[in-house]
Amino acid sequence: RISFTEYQRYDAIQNYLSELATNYTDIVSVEEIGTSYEGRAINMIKIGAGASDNPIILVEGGMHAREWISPAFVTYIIQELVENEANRNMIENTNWLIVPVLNPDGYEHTHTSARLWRKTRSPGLLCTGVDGNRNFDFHWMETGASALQCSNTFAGSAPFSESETSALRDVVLQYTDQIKLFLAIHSYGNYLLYPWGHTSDFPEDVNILDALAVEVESAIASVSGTRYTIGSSTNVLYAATGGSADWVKGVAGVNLTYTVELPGGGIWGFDLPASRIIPVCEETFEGVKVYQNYVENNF
Ligand code: 0X9
Ligand code: ZN
Repeated sequence: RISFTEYQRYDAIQNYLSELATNYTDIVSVEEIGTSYEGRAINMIKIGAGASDNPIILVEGGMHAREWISPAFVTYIIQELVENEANRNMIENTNWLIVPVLNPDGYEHTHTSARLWRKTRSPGLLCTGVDGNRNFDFHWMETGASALQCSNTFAGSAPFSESETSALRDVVLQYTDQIKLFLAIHSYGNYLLYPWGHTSDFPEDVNILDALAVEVESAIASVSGTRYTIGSSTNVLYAATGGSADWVKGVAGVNLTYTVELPGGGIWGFDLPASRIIPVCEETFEGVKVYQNYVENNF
């Protein structure tokens, strides 16, 4: 069991995944997809109660260290899928690959030393850390990304310089044809963003991406009125390249990819009070149901 009344440390989330792997051997397995710079395991949970070749939904959490609601919500998704019988249908015709904490070094650093840390913890000559969401190899370093090591949006010395982003890349490449939907969970600002980050031009399947987001948004809003802005990341947020959702669509060829910016709160926006974790998770999970239903009915 895990609690959602407080934000959990990396070890507690790891222990929860292990507990699920032990208690639900028929539907769950946990795999180490890589190791962080400081040597922490980057774990992925695989969930599925049906055929091994069912369409896959891949969920990335914890890319940005300070966005604590991301690992919390992604862990909540895991709990709902595995431990809530009422959601059994969500795993019978869909398989899930879920990484709750892609950047464990950064996440722990925000708990022990610097609450507003964003990047990985790989050292440079002058400064530490790479922005994982600028480190993917699609229009890398073109716009909205920095070549300066000390910048919060430092794209890295090369694409996939980070073991954390490489770990996610390798998962995507291993399951490319089976992955039908990719969600990168961030905070904050209430956005459902689809590609692209390098151009204000829309992807050719923008109508599908937009219509699905509209359905997701209304499901979330129906719980207690929380509204999201929908659009392409360049058009409704800002141009920025090297993000995971753009690479998963542009290079790996997964058509449906979204960056979800969960609600903010607290003083800086990233420090949503712990008392908000459950309400945010409950409402946003209604959106996940819509995503899953779409995948089940269309692939
Ligand atoms: O800048 C980011 O990486 C994301 N926002 S955050 O505040 N969580 O850091 C947004 C990524 C969306 N993609 C683009 N804007 N290209
Ligand atoms: Zn983020």
